[in-house]
Amino acid sequence: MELTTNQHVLDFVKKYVDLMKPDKVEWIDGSKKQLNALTKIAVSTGEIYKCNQKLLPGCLYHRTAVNDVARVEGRTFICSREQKNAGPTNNWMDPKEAYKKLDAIADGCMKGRTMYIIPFSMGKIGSPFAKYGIELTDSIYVVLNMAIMTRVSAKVLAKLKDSDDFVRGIHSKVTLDEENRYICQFPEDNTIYSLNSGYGGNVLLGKKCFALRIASYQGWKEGWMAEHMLILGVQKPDGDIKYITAAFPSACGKTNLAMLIPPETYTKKGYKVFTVGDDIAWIRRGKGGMLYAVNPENGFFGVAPGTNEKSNPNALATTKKDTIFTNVVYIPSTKTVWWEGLDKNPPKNALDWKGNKWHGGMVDADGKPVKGAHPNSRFTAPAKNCPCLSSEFENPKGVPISAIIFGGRRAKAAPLVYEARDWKHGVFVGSIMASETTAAAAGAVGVVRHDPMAMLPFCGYNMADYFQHWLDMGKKVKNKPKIFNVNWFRTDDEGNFLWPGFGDNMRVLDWIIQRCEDAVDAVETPIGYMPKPEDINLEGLDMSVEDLKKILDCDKKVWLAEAEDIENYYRTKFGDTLPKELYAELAKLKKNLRKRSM
Ligand code: OXD
Ligand code: MN
Repeated sequence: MELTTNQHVLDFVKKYVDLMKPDKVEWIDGSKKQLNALTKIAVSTGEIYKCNQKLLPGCLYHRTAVNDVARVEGRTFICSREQKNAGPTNNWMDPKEAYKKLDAIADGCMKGRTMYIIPFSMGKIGSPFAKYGIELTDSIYVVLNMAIMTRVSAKVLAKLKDSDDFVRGIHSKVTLDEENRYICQFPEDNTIYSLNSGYGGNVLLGKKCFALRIASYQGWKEGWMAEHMLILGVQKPDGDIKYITAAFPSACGKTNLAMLIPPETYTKKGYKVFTVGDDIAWIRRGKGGMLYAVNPENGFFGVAPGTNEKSNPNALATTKKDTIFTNVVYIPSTKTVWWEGLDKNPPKNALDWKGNKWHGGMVDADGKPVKGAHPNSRFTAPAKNCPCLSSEFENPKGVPISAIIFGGRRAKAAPLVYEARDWKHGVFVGSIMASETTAAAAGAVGVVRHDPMAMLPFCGYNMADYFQHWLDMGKKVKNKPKIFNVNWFRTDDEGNFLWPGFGDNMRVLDWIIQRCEDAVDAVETPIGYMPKPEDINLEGLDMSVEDLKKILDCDKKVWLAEAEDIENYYRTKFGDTLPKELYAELAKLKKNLRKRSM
């Protein structure tokens, strides 16, 4: 039964029903009853396995196709009317051409299938931050994941009334043909069109496609920001909570930082960390001349491998019920799951992410270890399961931000932490972010690439305009957050990490918060303000101040080369379109490097 009389919604649905020709159409109201009935169907077809309901109540297991395990940046397009609005960092397709191409692929693709119509909200329904969407899909897996990651409800349609202001999401698995896989965003039409994939980031259209690509464009037009950032709150012993957002590229530890458990030296004093979000922040101006952030999602789509009792006990606890596991190891005898880095007891009789027989310690014909879980295997878990979820998670006004952190995965160059001199310099620091690629996207892993503000794959418009938008936001905000850069991933010459990371990152957050409160001094260096080594709390850590100095250095030679690389990146990618303020910041960096000793 149709859940709305909104003509724009009905026209949209009809257009794609006529094109895709499903046998059946089902409106999703988000009720437990309906989701359970759909789960039953998916279990009966083998699309989904039910996990052990005693050990993992409400949990499900799914495998994607072997050729469909990550976001496909090469097949992701921004289809703005003018190519210049997609900019130099996005793939572009003319929207007319794109619709024609995709409509041809989609013609009749749902014959013999059901089309599910999912009304969803990004952000709390009715909040000033909230934006609504309708996703059409032929995948029950998508329906069930969307019901965790977003607010799926008939209430969305009620709130929408007869408005046209919703994002149109069209998805079909078609035949999962890689050659005809397209993830197209049409920012000027509020439309997303995704074909031939069943992998999360490509098909849960509320997430990357809407909450980042479309929303970043909306934010540009409407004066707010959509960022690839976690949001956390640090509660100090006096009860005051400082909120921090942090942008890191995919699979660089956002979920771990967002759910951090502080080391004992902090917990015994009463410090606590609360999670507001682990991947996306929508940021608006608010009371007191500050920036406020909400997490528009309702769940976590986290990377499973490496998640364990030590690295992220909160994430692990979050996955113990009502969670969907994708592409991890499945153990048929116990109907439970496993992944590399979960514990030291890999199963003896299991199925790997491809469904093949697998056991711990398995090697291939060349003696190389065979992984059981895909490196980009995931858990989709409800936010409300998270033991450290912030009480402000549902606050419709968001949380006030004291600090913004940028960070990448860099074996060399970037020090453990430094602070930008001011907002403009901070925008420069974000714009020069570079990081080693990870398994979250298809393609080579471990290659350093420029990834400004961790938004390279997610900015829905021209990145030069995006930089300008950042600069402009700074001009409008009186009490701006301070901006920092961190790098947890420095290594020695043998490739060993020099910083323990995980919970111990609290020691760096502590310094950041003290800087925000003007409670600690810093050393001015050519790249920004750095901590005095003695101001990073090392209590309880097997690390000397001398060791710390090694990751708080900024080698002049390395940074001169870095500056050359930035210049080259700026000039070849953006040329004259890059805001002049950023060229000026680069010139300042070069001058500082020439002038000052490090
Ligand atoms: C994600 C990603 O899934 O960034 O969050 O790829
Ligand atoms: Mn992400």
